Amino acid sequence: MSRSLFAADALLPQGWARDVLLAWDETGRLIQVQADAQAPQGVPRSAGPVIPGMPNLHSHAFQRAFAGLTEHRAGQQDSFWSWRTLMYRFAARLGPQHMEAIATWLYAEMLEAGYTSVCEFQYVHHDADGRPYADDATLSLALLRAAQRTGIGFTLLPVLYQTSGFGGLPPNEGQRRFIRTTESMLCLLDALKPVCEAQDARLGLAPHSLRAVPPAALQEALAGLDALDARAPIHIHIAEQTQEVDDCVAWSGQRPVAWLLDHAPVDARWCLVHATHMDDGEYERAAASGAVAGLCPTTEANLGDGIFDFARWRAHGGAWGVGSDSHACVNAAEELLMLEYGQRLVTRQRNVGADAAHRQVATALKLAAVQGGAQAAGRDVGGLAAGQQADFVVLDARHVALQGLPAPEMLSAHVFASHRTSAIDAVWVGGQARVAAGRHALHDEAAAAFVAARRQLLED
Ligand code: NGQ
Ligand code: ZN
Repeated sequence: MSRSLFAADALLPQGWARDVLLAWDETGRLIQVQADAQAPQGVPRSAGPVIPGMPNLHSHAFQRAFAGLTEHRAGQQDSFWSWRTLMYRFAARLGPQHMEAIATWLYAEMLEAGYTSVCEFQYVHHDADGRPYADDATLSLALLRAAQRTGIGFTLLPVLYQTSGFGGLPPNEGQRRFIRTTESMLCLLDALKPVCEAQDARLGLAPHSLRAVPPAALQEALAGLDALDARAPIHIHIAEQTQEVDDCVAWSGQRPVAWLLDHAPVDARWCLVHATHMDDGEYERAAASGAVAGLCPTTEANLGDGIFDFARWRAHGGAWGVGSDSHACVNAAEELLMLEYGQRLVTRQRNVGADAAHRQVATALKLAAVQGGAQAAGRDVGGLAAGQQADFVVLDARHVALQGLPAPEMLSAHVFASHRTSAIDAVWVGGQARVAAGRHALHDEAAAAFVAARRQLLED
């Protein structure tokens, strides 16, 4: 099998290049990315422009089967919190087979939609009654199998969850499957480490939020993680809802991002998921910490979170990436679209995501999100450069929305003027073709198993 591809147009970290020869080694790592190359004999040619695969930096896989089920008014005023109550009810029924079937379909969908790796923020740990499974890692292992089967790159972030609110409020009924001691979390990480290594997945840790993890536990867990892997990624939900900002201020006198920056060694290992509500000082300090802002534009819209001040974050040089979180939408291009449109609506300007290096918004957003996503994933998935994984997407140059356009406009049309997934021809992960002619090999089989699992969950 050829471990190379020739692309008439490819999006490299510096920008668009012509006549690019990509070559990778047997482990799937790029060893050559050469622009203005001659097409060597026998090297396959891509059917369209090649763009880097997008790392999805935030996923709760099981929620894919719940998407679409809360789009009706249930109370006087529905909110993130009323959604969460329903989501807990759904999570209460989930078994290991459901988890695997849902995640297998979800990861196949992700691949078809331009994501080549995913960070799984995994917090349903225990059996329905709240007791640990005989094998405590059961549900994490189901996710690892789904990743392996579909071929998506994987970062597993087991979640520490202990309290229902600031100040050590005891967990509620709906949270019983999530709860574990810090010690048992460290045991879980120990158990998962060899499994992750065997399939080239990265293992990190996710303290769920400051609402769910008291300060002493946070410290202890971080120390334990460091002992296991001092460079492992750390993700946390931080300031998604104004209610949690208010509660944090009432508890500590500080807003959550400010509190975290003062009490934890936040640096480039960290991903601050939904850092939506920050004041000016928090934007500046959080960006300077080197942490990645984990933006989930379609979920944040779906849940009524509020809008991140993207221009301010970038003015401070902040890193960022995107995640599909609750999976109301599973589409890398659509997250960029939603991000840009949210900013346009608020600022009443256009092309907010463009930057000095790249005037094309889609190009600028894609490159930045790949870089930030790779940092959050803790894996070498930062784009088309030697030393990085050969994770890439071939746009469908024959799609009506793209046909005949210059390559940068093809990417713009893919993001802003197409049905997005349908304008993708092929997706490669670690040098292996996982999607061809827009389809993952497991598409039909995984879809059927997903539908069956969801039906069962809704019947019980
Ligand atoms: C989650 N989802 O962990 O699934 C959360 C809801 C919470 C989002 N934050 C639960 N979008 O934050 O307590
Ligand atoms: Zn989340």
